[in-house]
Amino acid sequence: MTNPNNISLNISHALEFIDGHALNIPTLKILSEDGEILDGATAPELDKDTALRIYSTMRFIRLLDERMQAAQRQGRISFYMQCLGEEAAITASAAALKQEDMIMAQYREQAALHYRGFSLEQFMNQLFSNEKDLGKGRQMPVHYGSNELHYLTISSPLGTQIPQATGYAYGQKLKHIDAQSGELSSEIDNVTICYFGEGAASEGDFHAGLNMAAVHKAPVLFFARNNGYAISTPADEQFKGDGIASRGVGYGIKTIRVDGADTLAVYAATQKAREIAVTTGEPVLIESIAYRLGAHSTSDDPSGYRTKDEEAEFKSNCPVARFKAWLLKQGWLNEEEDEAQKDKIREEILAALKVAEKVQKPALEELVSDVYDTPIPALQKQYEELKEHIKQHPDAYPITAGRVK
Ligand SMILES: Cc1ncc(C[n+]2csc(CCOP(=O)(O)OP(=O)(O)O)c2C)c(N)n1
Repeated sequence: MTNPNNISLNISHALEFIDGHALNIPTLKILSEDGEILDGATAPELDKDTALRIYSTMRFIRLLDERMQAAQRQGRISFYMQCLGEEAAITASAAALKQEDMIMAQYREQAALHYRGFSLEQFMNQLFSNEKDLGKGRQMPVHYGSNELHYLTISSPLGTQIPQATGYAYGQKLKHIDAQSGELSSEIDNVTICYFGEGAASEGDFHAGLNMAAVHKAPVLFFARNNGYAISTPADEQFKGDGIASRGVGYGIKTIRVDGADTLAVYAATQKAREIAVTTGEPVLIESIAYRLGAHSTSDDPSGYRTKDEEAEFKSNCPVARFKAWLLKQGWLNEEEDEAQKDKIREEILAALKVAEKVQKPALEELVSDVYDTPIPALQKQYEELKEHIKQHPDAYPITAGRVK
């Protein structure tokens, strides 16, 4: 008879409670702060081209973040979110995947999108909500999406992508399940990675998504970015217990914790996690520990809830500098070329920004044109009312009013 409780009983006669801290999950670290492979650690197999592509993505994103943060302050875009401090976690995990694997991100993962090939122009068009934006200006800035690059459009409500990722991954597995036995008959071609912050892990969707993935065995890689804060709330005011990783164990999911500022550790962990997912069809949880050096968003001011000393302590552990030091030691990068590249990228970003901000906004009808195959009467009515409203108040809609017929 099978045991419906799914627990192998370990009988004890002592009245003992397990302390929440009984579990102390180790953190995988491979690279030292000055770019050396640590004693006892093994570097993952990482060829020169991939290593340089990871590095150039991290460097590009850092420069883009810096410039767009400033553009928001100048009033040129309305909102921005940077990934300062988390470049290695996001880029190295994306690099360990196949191009066709699905990415369901939270919002701070622009580096994964760029690694896949999202161009500077595409970033700019989205940030300026112009008519070339793939999302037709319907989303907030940084809420990117790309069908071609297998990157689900970002949702503002936290955690929605987590059960969606479980369902999507289960779908990726279905064609590899033998109809008779219900077992996996072949290796799965593609998996889904689902990124979220430790704050989002407080949402009900997190628990629903993880439990569903564990029970139904969905090949999803949950990538928890534990960066210490959910806006102004430090992690120690968000949960007790051993981080997010202990919850993976609780749900019966294979789990690893990594130093998220260590490119090699993140790459090795994600590569192995993917291998587990494609061969067993089961989920894996990776918890990355990497401090969020920047503000939560351009609407946030971290000086209200953390000290300069705290920031300085973490600033000295820069993921980009750490990986760069390793690349220099490998002889794969040289300082002069790197500096020249940086200047070139800065110029390209500025030029692309100037172009994108002049491109006109999407036509008003784009708001409703492809919501349904054929517009439903209620939506059509709302659209007509909206046009009428804009015509009556042209001063309130300076960009659109002149173009409404
Ligand atoms: C359901 C829901 N609740 C609250 C918010 C407001 N909100 C936006 S981001 C955020 C913090 C998220 O923190 P975390 O998941 O740790 O990600 P991080 O920003 O640190 O990368 C909150 C509370 C939201 N967008 N959705």
